[in-house]
Amino acid sequence: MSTFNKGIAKAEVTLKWDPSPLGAPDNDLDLIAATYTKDAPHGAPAYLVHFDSRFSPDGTINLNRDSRTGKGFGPDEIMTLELNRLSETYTRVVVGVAIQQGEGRKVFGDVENTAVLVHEGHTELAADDFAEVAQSTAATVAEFLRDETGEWRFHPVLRGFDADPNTFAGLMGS
Ligand SMILES: [Ca+2]
Repeated sequence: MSTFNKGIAKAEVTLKWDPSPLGAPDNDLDLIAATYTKDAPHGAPAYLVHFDSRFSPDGTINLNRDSRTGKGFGPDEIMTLELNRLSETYTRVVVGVAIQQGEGRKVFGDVENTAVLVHEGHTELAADDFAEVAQSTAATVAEFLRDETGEWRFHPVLRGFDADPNTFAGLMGS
Protein backbone atom coordinates (compact mmCIF):
# COMPACT_ATOMS: atom_id res chain seq x y z
CA MET A 1 0.00 0.00 0.00
CA SER A 2 1.43 3.32 -0.98
CA THR A 3 1.28 6.36 1.24
CA PHE A 4 1.72 10.01 0.49
CA ASN A 5 4.73 11.53 2.15
CA LYS A 6 3.65 15.06 1.54
CA GLY A 7 0.19 16.33 2.26
CA ILE A 8 -2.13 17.65 -0.40
CA ALA A 9 -1.50 21.29 -1.26
CA LYS A 10 -3.97 22.04 -4.03
CA ALA A 11 -6.74 19.74 -5.19
CA GLU A 12 -9.17 20.10 -8.06
CA VAL A 13 -12.60 18.51 -8.41
CA THR A 14 -14.28 18.30 -11.81
CA LEU A 15 -17.82 17.18 -12.54
CA LYS A 16 -19.54 16.44 -15.80
CA TRP A 17 -22.89 15.09 -16.83
CA ASP A 18 -25.13 14.91 -19.89
CA PRO A 19 -27.91 17.42 -20.58
CA SER A 20 -31.49 16.22 -20.17
CA PRO A 21 -33.35 14.91 -23.23
CA LEU A 22 -35.12 17.52 -25.35
CA GLY A 23 -38.25 18.79 -23.63
CA ALA A 24 -37.34 17.40 -20.18
CA PRO A 25 -36.38 19.66 -17.23
CA ASP A 26 -32.68 20.58 -17.25
CA ASN A 27 -30.20 18.37 -15.42
CA ASP A 28 -28.56 20.80 -12.98
CA LEU A 29 -25.91 19.27 -10.74
CA ASP A 30 -23.93 21.34 -8.25
CA LEU A 31 -20.49 20.91 -6.71
CA ILE A 32 -20.56 21.99 -3.07
CA ALA A 33 -17.64 22.35 -0.66
CA ALA A 34 -18.23 22.60 3.09
CA THR A 35 -15.52 23.59 5.56
CA TYR A 36 -15.37 22.64 9.23
CA THR A 37 -13.32 23.96 12.11
CA LYS A 38 -11.43 21.96 14.72
CA ASP A 39 -14.06 22.92 17.29
CA ALA A 40 -16.89 21.35 15.27
CA PRO A 41 -15.48 18.98 12.62
CA HIS A 42 -18.83 17.21 12.27
CA GLY A 43 -21.10 20.13 13.08
CA ALA A 44 -22.52 22.89 10.94
CA PRO A 45 -20.24 24.04 8.11
CA ALA A 46 -18.16 27.16 8.77
CA TYR A 47 -18.94 28.21 5.21
CA LEU A 48 -20.00 26.73 1.89
CA VAL A 49 -18.70 27.23 -1.63
CA HIS A 50 -21.18 26.56 -4.46
CA PHE A 51 -22.87 28.22 -7.45
CA ASP A 52 -24.44 30.95 -5.32
CA SER A 53 -21.27 31.66 -3.32
CA ARG A 54 -18.41 30.79 -5.62
CA PHE A 55 -15.44 31.98 -3.59
CA SER A 56 -14.51 31.25 0.01
CA PRO A 57 -13.97 34.36 2.18
CA ASP A 58 -10.18 33.89 2.07
CA GLY A 59 -10.09 32.95 -1.62
CA THR A 60 -8.75 29.43 -1.01
CA ILE A 61 -11.70 27.46 -2.41
CA ASN A 62 -13.22 28.57 -5.70
CA LEU A 63 -15.91 27.28 -8.01
CA ASN A 64 -14.23 28.19 -11.29
CA ARG A 65 -16.92 26.92 -13.60
CA ASP A 66 -20.56 26.15 -13.05
CA SER A 67 -23.37 24.92 -15.26
CA ARG A 68 -27.13 24.74 -15.01
CA THR A 69 -27.59 22.28 -17.86
CA GLY A 70 -24.55 20.04 -18.48
CA LYS A 71 -24.29 21.36 -22.04
CA GLY A 72 -20.92 21.95 -23.69
CA PHE A 73 -17.55 20.19 -23.87
CA GLY A 74 -15.24 19.28 -21.02
CA PRO A 75 -16.07 19.51 -17.32
CA ASP A 76 -19.34 21.26 -16.51
CA GLU A 77 -18.26 22.33 -13.02
CA ILE A 78 -14.71 22.82 -11.70
CA MET A 79 -13.68 23.57 -8.13
CA THR A 80 -10.16 24.25 -6.85
CA LEU A 81 -9.17 23.89 -3.21
CA GLU A 82 -5.88 25.50 -2.11
CA LEU A 83 -5.79 23.52 1.11
CA ASN A 84 -2.27 24.62 2.03
CA ARG A 85 -3.54 28.22 2.26
CA LEU A 86 -6.45 27.46 4.60
CA SER A 87 -6.17 28.87 8.11
CA GLU A 88 -5.24 26.30 10.78
CA THR A 89 -8.71 26.83 12.22
CA TYR A 90 -10.02 24.59 9.45
CA THR A 91 -9.36 20.88 9.83
CA ARG A 92 -11.89 19.28 7.51
CA VAL A 93 -13.29 19.99 4.04
CA VAL A 94 -16.01 17.84 2.47
CA VAL A 95 -16.96 18.07 -1.21
CA GLY A 96 -20.29 16.82 -2.48
CA VAL A 97 -22.56 16.83 -5.51
CA ALA A 98 -26.25 17.68 -5.34
CA ILE A 99 -28.91 17.50 -8.03
CA GLN A 100 -31.31 20.44 -8.19
CA GLN A 101 -34.83 19.17 -7.64
CA GLY A 102 -37.27 20.88 -9.98
CA GLU A 103 -40.29 19.14 -11.40
CA GLY A 104 -40.31 15.89 -9.46
CA ARG A 105 -37.53 13.96 -7.79
CA LYS A 106 -34.35 13.46 -9.81
CA VAL A 107 -31.66 10.97 -8.75
CA PHE A 108 -28.20 10.14 -10.14
CA GLY A 109 -29.70 7.21 -12.05
CA ASP A 110 -31.81 9.70 -14.02
CA VAL A 111 -28.77 11.63 -15.29
CA GLU A 112 -26.58 10.11 -18.03
CA ASN A 113 -22.78 9.94 -17.96
CA THR A 114 -22.19 11.67 -14.65
CA ALA A 115 -18.54 11.58 -13.63
CA VAL A 116 -16.54 13.21 -10.87
CA LEU A 117 -12.75 13.34 -10.72
CA VAL A 118 -10.64 14.47 -7.78
CA HIS A 119 -6.99 15.10 -8.55
CA GLU A 120 -3.89 16.99 -7.53
CA GLY A 121 -1.85 17.87 -10.58
CA HIS A 122 -1.46 14.63 -12.51
CA THR A 123 -2.24 12.47 -9.49
CA GLU A 124 -5.76 11.05 -9.50
CA LEU A 125 -7.18 10.85 -5.99
CA ALA A 126 -10.64 9.54 -6.83
CA ALA A 127 -12.98 9.01 -9.77
CA ASP A 128 -16.59 7.90 -9.66
CA ASP A 129 -19.63 7.49 -11.89
CA PHE A 130 -22.28 7.55 -9.09
CA ALA A 131 -23.55 4.06 -10.03
CA GLU A 132 -23.42 3.03 -6.36
CA VAL A 133 -25.66 5.94 -5.35
CA ALA A 134 -28.02 5.79 -8.34
CA GLN A 135 -31.08 6.21 -6.11
CA SER A 136 -29.72 9.25 -4.26
CA THR A 137 -30.30 12.93 -5.01
CA ALA A 138 -26.95 14.02 -3.55
CA ALA A 139 -23.66 12.45 -2.47
CA THR A 140 -20.41 13.34 -0.78
CA VAL A 141 -17.41 12.51 -2.98
CA ALA A 142 -14.29 13.72 -1.16
CA GLU A 143 -13.10 14.44 2.33
CA PHE A 144 -9.89 16.28 3.16
CA LEU A 145 -8.66 16.00 6.73
CA ARG A 146 -5.77 17.78 8.39
CA ASP A 147 -3.59 15.19 10.15
CA GLU A 148 -1.66 15.56 13.43
CA THR A 149 1.32 17.05 11.58
CA GLY A 150 -0.88 19.71 9.97
CA GLU A 151 -0.77 18.12 6.49
CA TRP A 152 -3.93 17.59 4.47
CA ARG A 153 -4.93 14.00 3.64
CA PHE A 154 -7.49 12.79 1.13
CA HIS A 155 -10.20 10.26 1.97
CA PRO A 156 -12.69 9.00 -0.63
CA VAL A 157 -16.20 9.09 0.80
CA LEU A 158 -18.94 8.15 -1.62
CA ARG A 159 -22.07 8.44 0.51
CA GLY A 160 -25.55 8.97 -0.89
CA PHE A 161 -28.18 11.29 0.58
CA ASP A 162 -31.85 11.78 -0.16
CA ALA A 163 -32.07 15.53 0.30
CA ASP A 164 -32.45 18.71 -1.68
CA PRO A 165 -29.23 20.77 -2.15
CA ASN A 166 -29.92 23.10 0.81
CA THR A 167 -30.64 20.28 3.23
CA PHE A 168 -27.71 18.26 1.91
CA ALA A 169 -25.31 21.16 2.49
CA GLY A 170 -26.26 21.11 6.16
CA LEU A 171 -25.81 17.32 6.44
CA MET A 172 -22.52 16.87 4.55
CA GLY A 173 -20.41 17.00 7.69
CA SER A 174 -22.45 14.52 9.71
CA1 LIG B 1 -25.06 23.53 -11.41
